[in-house]
Amino acid sequence: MHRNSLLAATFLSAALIASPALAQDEGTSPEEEVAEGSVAPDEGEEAAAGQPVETAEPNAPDQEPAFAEQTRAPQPEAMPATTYEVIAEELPHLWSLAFLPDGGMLVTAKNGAFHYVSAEGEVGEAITEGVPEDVEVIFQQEPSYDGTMHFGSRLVFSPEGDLYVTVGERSDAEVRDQAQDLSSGLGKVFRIDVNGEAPSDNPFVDQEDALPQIWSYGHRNMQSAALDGQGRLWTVEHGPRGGDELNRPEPGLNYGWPNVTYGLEYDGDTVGQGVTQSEDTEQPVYYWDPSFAPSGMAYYEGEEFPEWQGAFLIGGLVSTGLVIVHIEDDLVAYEERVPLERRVRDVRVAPDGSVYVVTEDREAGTSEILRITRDS
Ligand SMILES: [Ca+2]
Repeated sequence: MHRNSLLAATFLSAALIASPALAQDEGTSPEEEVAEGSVAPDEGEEAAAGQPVETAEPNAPDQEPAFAEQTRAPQPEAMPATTYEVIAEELPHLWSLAFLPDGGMLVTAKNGAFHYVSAEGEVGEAITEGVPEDVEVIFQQEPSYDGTMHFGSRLVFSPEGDLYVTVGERSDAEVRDQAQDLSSGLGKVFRIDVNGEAPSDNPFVDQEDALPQIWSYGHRNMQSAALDGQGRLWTVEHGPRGGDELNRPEPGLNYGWPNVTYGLEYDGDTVGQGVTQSEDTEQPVYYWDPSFAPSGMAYYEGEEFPEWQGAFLIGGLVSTGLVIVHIEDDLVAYEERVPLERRVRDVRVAPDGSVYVVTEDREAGTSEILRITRDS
């Protein structure tokens, strides 16, 4: 389901206007770095088709998945050979990208600016003219918190025109428990209408002391969100060390953080009581141990890579490439990786089926746009 480009542009506008969480601080989160002792996951060169692409030791070797397909899925038999070209470079530090009807792109920078990038990769100045002056805040994550970590965030329009908003739990021990608190806006997926109000069929609209815009809760730091071919929301969140996870958030359900989770604290301690499964919380569809540090994601439909039809492409920061998960019966049947030797900040499928990737160089504070095609 390709959303049309105009809508995509609207999405980017909304991303900057609607969510202060998008104005990313330059602060870092441990899981966005190569954490001490963690190894960047292997990238499919050592493991053969049919074997899991991940061959590194897990961070939490004592933890067991709840079901066999929940981690270390095998690589598919048919994996396309890929190549890429650098479309644009020396961009400011970017967050995301959307395609425009003329073949160009609109990109958002972490400093809060829009830039136009032509199809040929020519980068325009920050856009300051022609932008709306009447900006209305329709939704704001509350409570505010003075910290630099775990803002999330992604915005995705539902097929009905509502907006899903993923927000982080702000990481620090003094606030992260609020992911479990329905009166707090931390660590939630929200579903709002175009005015920022709760649609009447949201799960908590009739519950006292609950924010009616909440869709699901118990989340950590979700920088990935996308709809599948049926219009259903999927998210990927940064977990603790060895606990990055893929979810298909359903209304009213609790996804566990910080009480129930895979992975360990960055100092090696268990998270809370070290519980990985409980009846009261939802298991992730899939988790990664070690973590690959997920950024943005896209649902693949296109002609360039028939092998990826219906798969999710997920950007990897620490893994410096793409992670591709193939879904069958709402489980991950296969996982493959595309190494790109750069931290991947976001990924988008172009109208022609090629795959565009936004990279980042944290030291230089710059980004590139890569275009991935079949290597024939
Ligand atoms: Ca979880």
